[in-house]
Amino acid sequence: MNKAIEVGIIMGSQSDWPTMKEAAKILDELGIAYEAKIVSAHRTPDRLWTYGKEAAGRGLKVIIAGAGGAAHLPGMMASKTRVPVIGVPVQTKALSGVDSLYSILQMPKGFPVATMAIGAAGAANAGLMAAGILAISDPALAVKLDAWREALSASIPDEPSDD
Ligand code: RP5
Repeated sequence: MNKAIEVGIIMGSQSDWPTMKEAAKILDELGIAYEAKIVSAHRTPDRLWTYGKEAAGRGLKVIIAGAGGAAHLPGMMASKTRVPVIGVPVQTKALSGVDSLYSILQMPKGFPVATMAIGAAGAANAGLMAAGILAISDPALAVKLDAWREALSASIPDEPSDD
């Protein structure tokens, strides 16, 4: 039987996928079931509305939302659902993602978005943050996440090398 989808990865455009794939990779590594969808705040507002309205009822536990530029998707999604939203500022060419970061970060009181770093590292960390949230109530996942973190620490050499 397929595992129930617990995480929704949404993004404003196909062009965000190379970044958002980093979140998906982490979820794959940890065996977390997710879906990936293009949901644009500006180009497909009805899709955003429906996704937000149905998210909790469909059993989603975390939403990872990535967008660039006038990055309204994470904040609008947080306005529409109580499911925790983790925002990923996608790196833009014109303003290097600072525009995306500020668009996502400065939410008004009442509708939080957990905002990650700009770009690929932020997307990967969004996957890890989602895993940490799910691990609170999933002991098997907690064990896997601890092992993942330990493996990363063990991979860091004691000393720098010239190679
Ligand atoms: C945003 O506009 C998207 O999230 C994307 O980062 C940016 C550019 O989109 P495209 O013009 O590449 O489709 O809505």
